[in-house]
Amino acid sequence: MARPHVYVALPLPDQSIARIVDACEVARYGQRGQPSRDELIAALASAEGLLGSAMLAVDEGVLDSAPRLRVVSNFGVGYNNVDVDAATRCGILVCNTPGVLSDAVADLTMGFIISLARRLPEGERFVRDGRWAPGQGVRLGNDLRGKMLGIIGMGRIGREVAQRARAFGMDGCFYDAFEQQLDESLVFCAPIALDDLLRDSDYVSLHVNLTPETHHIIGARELSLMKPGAYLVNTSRGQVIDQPALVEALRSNTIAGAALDVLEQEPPAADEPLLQLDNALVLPHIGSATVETRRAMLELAIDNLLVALRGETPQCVVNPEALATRRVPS
Ligand code: 8YV
Repeated sequence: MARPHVYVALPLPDQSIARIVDACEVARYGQRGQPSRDELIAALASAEGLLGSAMLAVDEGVLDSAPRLRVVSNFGVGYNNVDVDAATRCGILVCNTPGVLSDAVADLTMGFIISLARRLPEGERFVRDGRWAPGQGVRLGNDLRGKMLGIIGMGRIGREVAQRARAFGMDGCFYDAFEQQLDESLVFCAPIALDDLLRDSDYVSLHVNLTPETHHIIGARELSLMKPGAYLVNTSRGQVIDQPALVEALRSNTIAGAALDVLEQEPPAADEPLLQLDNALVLPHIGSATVETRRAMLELAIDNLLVALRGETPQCVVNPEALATRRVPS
């Protein structure tokens, strides 16, 4: 049987894709960063499989110009980068890497919450700027015990965050558009309407997929419902927050602060106003960026790719309805 053609659009060391090279004819985007749309379209003229980051836009036009493509294997849990409806129409499977990164993202979320509560960035700047002198201190922070964490999106990551928050003595509530059956260990975390969650929480943390329904789920109105002393945390996708509205809320102290691992534009423009604000803590999309987690994500993404190319059913298919009409090798 002919070896399937695969395009690897991620900058990965040779040994990490050995399993693909053993089974497939591989073309690679060898540089840092990602291929442009034109480069992607050119590479997909013959490819049956694509392995790319969850930041690589695979839109309808790209899919329509990929006549042999059978699987898009995303290196990431998010799949808002792929036009899934178009993929399904074309009989292309879309795969992702859920589960293996939940701990890493939940850990970072707690890191953000602790940083905000204990004013870690402020303290660090204080020391580095040489302002630490006898009698000089920074403002007091707050305990987490007894504070309310509102979780928007109670999927795998939201649940891991809830467990961790509980260990710190926090109370929890959550909003989820889908009815969630939670196990007993999460009984302390009650479902609540979104507006009530915003009104009641000391920390609001976002753990939703980016969809038309969650786009700008936090805007000026939602920010105005939050307590003046509350903090907003986002480790999901930048577009779930109306960023200019958040800038305004931070400037006017409508809320106390925000910690963001994701932005509407990544990387941000040099003059992005958020970067001028002391009450905004911004990281460069590192939610899953640990050695162990990235390794597990890659293995899962490669499994999904190779299993799909063999005509079998991968572990993580975002569009299972495409299985019935999937493309066969031409
Ligand atoms: C990665 C992510 O940074 O899993 C996701 O959806 O956003 C992150 O884990 C990204 O996928 C790397 O390409």
